[in-house]
Amino acid sequence: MAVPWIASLVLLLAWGAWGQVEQCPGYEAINVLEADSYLIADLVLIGNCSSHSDDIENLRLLVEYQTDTDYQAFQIQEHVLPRPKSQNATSSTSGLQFSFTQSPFSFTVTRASTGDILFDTADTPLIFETQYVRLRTRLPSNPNIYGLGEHSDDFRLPTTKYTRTLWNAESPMIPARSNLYGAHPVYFDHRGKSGTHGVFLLSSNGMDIKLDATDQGQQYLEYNAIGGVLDFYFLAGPDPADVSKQYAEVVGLPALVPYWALGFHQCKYGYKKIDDVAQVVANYSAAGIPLETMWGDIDYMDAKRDFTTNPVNYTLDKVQQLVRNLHNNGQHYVQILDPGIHRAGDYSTYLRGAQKEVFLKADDGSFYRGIQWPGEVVWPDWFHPNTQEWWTDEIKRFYDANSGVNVDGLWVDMNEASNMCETTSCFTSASAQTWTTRNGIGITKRYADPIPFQGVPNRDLFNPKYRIQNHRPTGDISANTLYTNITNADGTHQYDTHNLYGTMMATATRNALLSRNPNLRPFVLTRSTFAGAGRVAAHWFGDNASRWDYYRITIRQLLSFASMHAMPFVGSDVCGFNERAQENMCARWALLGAFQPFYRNHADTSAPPQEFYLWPSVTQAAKKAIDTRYKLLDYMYTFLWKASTDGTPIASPLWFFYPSDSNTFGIQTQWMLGDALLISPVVEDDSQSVNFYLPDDIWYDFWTFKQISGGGQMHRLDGVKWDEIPVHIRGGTILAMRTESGNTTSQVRSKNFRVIVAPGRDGTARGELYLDDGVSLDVGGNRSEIVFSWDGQAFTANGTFGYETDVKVERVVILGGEGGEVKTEEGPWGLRGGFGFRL
Ligand SMILES: *[C@@H]1O[C@H](CO)[C@@H](O)[C@H](O)[C@H]1NC(C)=O
Ligand SMILES: *[C@@H]1O[C@H](CO)[C@@H](O)[C@H](O)[C@H]1NC(C)=O
Ligand SMILES: *[C@@H]1O[C@H](CO)[C@@H](O)[C@H](O)[C@H]1NC(C)=O
Ligand SMILES: *[C@@H]1O[C@H](CO)[C@@H](O)[C@H](O)[C@H]1NC(C)=O
Ligand SMILES: *[C@@H]1O[C@H](CO)[C@@H](O)[C@H](O)[C@H]1NC(C)=O
Ligand SMILES: *[C@@H]1O[C@H](CO)[C@@H](O)[C@H](O)[C@H]1NC(C)=O
Ligand SMILES: *[C@@H]1O[C@H](CO)[C@@H](O)[C@H](O)[C@H]1NC(C)=O
Ligand SMILES: *[C@@H]1O[C@H](CO)[C@@H](O)[C@H](O)[C@H]1NC(C)=O
Ligand SMILES: CC(=O)N[C@H]1CO[C@H](CO)[C@@H](O)[C@@H]1O
Repeated sequence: MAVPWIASLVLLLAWGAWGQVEQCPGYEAINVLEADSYLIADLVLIGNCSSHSDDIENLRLLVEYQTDTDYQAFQIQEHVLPRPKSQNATSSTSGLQFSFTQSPFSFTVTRASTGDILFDTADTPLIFETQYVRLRTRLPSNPNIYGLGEHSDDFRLPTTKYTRTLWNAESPMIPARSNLYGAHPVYFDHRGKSGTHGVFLLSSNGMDIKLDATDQGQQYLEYNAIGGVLDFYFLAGPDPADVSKQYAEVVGLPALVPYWALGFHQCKYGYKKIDDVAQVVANYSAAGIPLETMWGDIDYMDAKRDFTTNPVNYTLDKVQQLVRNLHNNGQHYVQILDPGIHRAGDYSTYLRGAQKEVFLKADDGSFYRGIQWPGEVVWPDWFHPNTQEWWTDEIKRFYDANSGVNVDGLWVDMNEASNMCETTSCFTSASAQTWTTRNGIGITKRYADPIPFQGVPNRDLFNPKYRIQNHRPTGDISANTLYTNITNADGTHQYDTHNLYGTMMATATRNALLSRNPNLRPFVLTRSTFAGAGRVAAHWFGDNASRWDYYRITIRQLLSFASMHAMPFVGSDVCGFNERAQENMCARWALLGAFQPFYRNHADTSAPPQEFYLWPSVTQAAKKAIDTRYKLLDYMYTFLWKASTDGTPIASPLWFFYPSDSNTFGIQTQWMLGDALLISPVVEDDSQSVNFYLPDDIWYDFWTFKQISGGGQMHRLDGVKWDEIPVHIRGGTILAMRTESGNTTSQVRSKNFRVIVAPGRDGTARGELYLDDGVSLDVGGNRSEIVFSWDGQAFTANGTFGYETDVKVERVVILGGEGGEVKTEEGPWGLRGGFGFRL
């Protein structure tokens, strides 16, 4: 497939007394070479700037409508984030036009069809120093800018005095206006009728992205990075979902999760004994609330060490018994792993890693040490050639299906990486020497062979002069994480690769699970993410609190990740992680979470228990929520599959469907789940009323099938009970639902379907259903991709039917008859081939 929408601008280092930013004169473009599919020029510094670090005097400008590159400045390793392959698009087919001014150098990117200028750097000269890179683009007035996760701020980003810092950090209580666990340097710029585009800066370097206006009122977005290259991808859209798809093609399509991952999950830090866990499972069953997956937080470990079980409270045989019981009931089990490896002579995981030298090293060649749950720890260097082998081996040993803990998936936490060492020196070099000598692990050389891309030499990798606004105490980039001056095994530095750490751990974990079970789709949940992390893992929104504010925030987090960061399988800690969950809030959250892709109740050890069965009203809400979710599992699964094939978002804001309706641009308390369902939860504290917006279209109440004219206005519902959540079906869609729910997702898979047709204004409707075995990594031809359509009189089911199933469509229900009644055509029809009928 051609990718005419990618225009990658790579500003790269060819080779190369602090001043004031205001005096920086910028660069001049010379030696311009232009061809059909690319443009190359040299950029030479016009006059000294040196605002925060040394100027790089000569840059290389490469505009590719495609090509490969090889330059020396730090660039993300190809194996960490594979770039899209050359597509030979030309400037004339790209839909975007690049043009530039020679001196001082600036450039614009224009949408060819409309002449709309999407990116324009003319207002301020480019600054390109060894440790400070600044580039500013104009924005339209009152711009609609979204993305730039991970954050807990408004979905439509504030446009004045707003800074998004991208520097992965452990972030309890997900503080506002702060860098959180993940870095996704992509924004969507929505311009109503004239289209949507995206801009992705492929850089893992720490940066502040500022949204503001000049004194004259000119809006702008400004990158302030502490290194790297300016490798831009302009995503032309023009439909909002096109931008989502184009972005997913650049960073990689998200992995499809196994079907069971869509079930309801329960977790808590603070299940002190395995018996507590067994009780929770039994109590869910007794309450009649379907529990699909039980999770093990660090409680299961011995002294909080990975790959161990607590010899008293979580003996291996009892954990194995629990897992067997879960599996016998069609349920699942997932455990947590942390990257901090306890540095102790009696800990074999550490000793095997040390033998293979897989840990990051300090400048004296000893293993770099910090503090994490087990105490003194070392951290894997995911760039070391032995690390994957060691990690896979540890996972295969401990999670051996017969002799170990037979988990169904893994959860990687604290992987920003979080370091509890508060000061710059928790350890002295001397104690390192003593310890390593005593245990016979010598100090070994660092891997510092020069390789391409390792970064410009002679930088201050510990205290760069430009300080990004890291929210951690002290604000230093090394605060509560790994020292940024550490050299990775491939010669690069944490300074440049910090934001990749969590995703690399998730990747290594996925690879290990694949090695353990080559034919099964792995399930990995990660806290820390970088652009493209959806290729390997799911994500939850981190350590929020049990408060209504956080319940509301989950909606914007969902919208950002699912529609703009190519990470469809996301969700919050349902009922909140920190603090005491209140009954009404937990009931509402049980419903809200059921309509988000990843659905897990999780709480901190310091928080009181909050399992759904603990309150009658929450039990009732959860049963109804799960019952409905499970009937919709295949609808959700179909959208997860679509996301994995072309990046179509599973959840999106209303403006993705009504891009010209400016009333929708700021909505962040409602979301579209797939293309058919609009979820409009009660969002006010303790309220039973909800005000929600319905665009000018035909809608149907999901619960009553009553037709509603949206009218492009606010609607109000009062008396929304604690087990109710407003949901509407968008006219023009067809939805396949199971006729019944089940206690587990595998029970659901044997139920028949009922197909709901919701005609749009023109009387027609369309929908899809994807079926496969739900677990195989490669299902080959054993899958069905069914398209349902309704033309006003005739219904057809067509497509491919490679998945063998005895499940049938029992009936087709057509909404919106005159007077609002519903027509039902009784089947059954098998799902082994196409079928249809005419009314
Ligand atoms: C920048 O300053 C250095 C000495 O500080 C001088 O050698 C160099 O020519 C100057 N470069 C420009 C482009 O003015
Ligand atoms: C792009 O062009 C090169 C050189 O003409 C050719 O070898 C390559 O196959 C083309 N790639 C695609 C994807 O068309
Ligand atoms: C499970 O339910 C029993 C009986 O209601 C109760 O005593 C126990 O505390 C519950 N255990 C957990 C872990 O929720
Ligand atoms: C489902 O769970 C309920 C309540 O726990 C139980 O009564 C019922 O027998 C279960 N159904 C199946 C098919 O397992
Ligand atoms: C087992 O759990 C109890 C609390 O239930 C705790 O006091 C004890 O330290 C734990 N034992 C071990 C070996 O972790
Ligand atoms: C990093 O910088 C700190 C502070 O200057 C220093 O103590 C440490 O040895 C350096 N580490 C490496 C790996 O260079
Ligand atoms: C599809 O299913 C058939 C029959 O079960 C099996 O023989 C075949 O290996 C499957 N193909 C793939 C690619 O899994
Ligand atoms: C399915 O599609 C094929 C080809 O487009 C068409 O010939 C056939 O009539 C369709 N079947 C139904 C049931 O719509
Ligand atoms: C997103 C948000 O509101 N975060 C707040 C959570 O609570 C902490 C502590 O009360 C605040 O610092 C955050 O700003």
